[in-house]
Amino acid sequence: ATFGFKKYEPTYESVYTHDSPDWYNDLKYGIFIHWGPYAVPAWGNVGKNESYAEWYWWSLNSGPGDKSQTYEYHLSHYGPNIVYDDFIQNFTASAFNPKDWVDLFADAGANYFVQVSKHHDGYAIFDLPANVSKRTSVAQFPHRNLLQELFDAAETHQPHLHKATYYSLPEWFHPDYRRYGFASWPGGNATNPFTNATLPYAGYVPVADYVSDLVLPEMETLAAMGVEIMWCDIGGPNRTAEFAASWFNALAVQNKQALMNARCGLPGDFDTPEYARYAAVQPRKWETNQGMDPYSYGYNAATPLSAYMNASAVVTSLVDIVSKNGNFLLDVGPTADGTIIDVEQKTLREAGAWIKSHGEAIFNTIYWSVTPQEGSDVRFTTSLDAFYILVLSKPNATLVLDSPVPWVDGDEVTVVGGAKAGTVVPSQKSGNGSVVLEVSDEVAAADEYAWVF
Ligand code: FUL
Repeated sequence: ATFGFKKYEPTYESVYTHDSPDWYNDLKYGIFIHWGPYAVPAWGNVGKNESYAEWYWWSLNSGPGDKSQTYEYHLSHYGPNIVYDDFIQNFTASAFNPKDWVDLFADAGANYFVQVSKHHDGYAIFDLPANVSKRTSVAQFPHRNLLQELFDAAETHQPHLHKATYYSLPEWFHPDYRRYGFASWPGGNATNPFTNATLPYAGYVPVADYVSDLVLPEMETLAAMGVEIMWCDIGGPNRTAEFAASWFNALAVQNKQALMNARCGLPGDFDTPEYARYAAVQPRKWETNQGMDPYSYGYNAATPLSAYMNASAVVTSLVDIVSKNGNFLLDVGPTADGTIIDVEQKTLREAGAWIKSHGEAIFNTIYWSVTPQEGSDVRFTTSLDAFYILVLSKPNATLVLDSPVPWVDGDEVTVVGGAKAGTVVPSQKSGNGSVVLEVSDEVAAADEYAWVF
């Protein structure tokens, strides 16, 4: 049945009224996946500049004047005659097992995933009509609809995972993008920085209008595939109101409440701080996105394994973010054959065990309106029938809550999750009005990463 849902009009006035749905606000934790031909060179400078491995094309081709580090790396590893598009034939996906991926996401405790469907290199991992683009994983190597395979695995998965896609509105080199894009993006004029030969653009299909003939049909295809979150990147003059309205309406017909991030060219339903988060509670919905790799979303083989986030960092980030009305979108960068590297798998599962055993304090909660004092390790969330105190470091025997909390005489404080779950923790109000918990050594020793009451 299609009755009963609000129909959006293709105007800014109409789409501005859209809001992030409860399911998204409640589910808090998603896995981001950056996987495309950039996983073949899998290289980014380890450090602040040129560090995003998924930017290999750009770092290689945009700065020949400066002789970027990617340029030097490419020259010494591949020589002057290998160009980015040559990597496509090595994007094998030969070990890609979508069921293993979704099992991992579920073990991680995540409730949704955001797969990069097309990054700035313009290579889409889903199928498109031949008159739209042949720069896809179906028309090109490895000749598979990788996104559909992942979605099929998610569709039958228990517990349920919501399906979402990252989608780059611009393409670095699409010859028809330039007039929509930033002047600094190469659009059409890109040449091999070593030989000056014009770069190939595998699968390019000329279109009369980049938005009408490429972006809108791609959006339609993704909507038909049931993508619930359109996680755009680099919105600009994209006629966003048009695709947003048809997006929300198309998904509503599938009985899904879809949403869009703030990078589609609209304020959108949530903000997307990148490798960053807010210090205080934000009433507007937001979602931190970052790699488990400290500098890259795409797999960067140059990153030492010891630099990846560990389970403690994942858990404490999630708790901190959720306590301020955020969601956490944590990125993995699979290798070219579709392997999610061991260090990421192990950490996701370790953090996942903790997240699941403390899930009542995370999922389906809302933020408490008070941001704890700066430097405090205490965070709060609330649900319909409980108030949660989450502590980001091992608590002292006397835990003083500096911020006002809704504790009244007779309230019982108990341990949530871990080996001592359910243990009563003596609590009282001190002379100056702070609530004080007495945390025994056994209670403090019974958990790790974060302590929840
Ligand atoms: C950015 C992109 O340029 C990065 O490569 C990455 O995809 C990040 C999530 O968004 O704007």
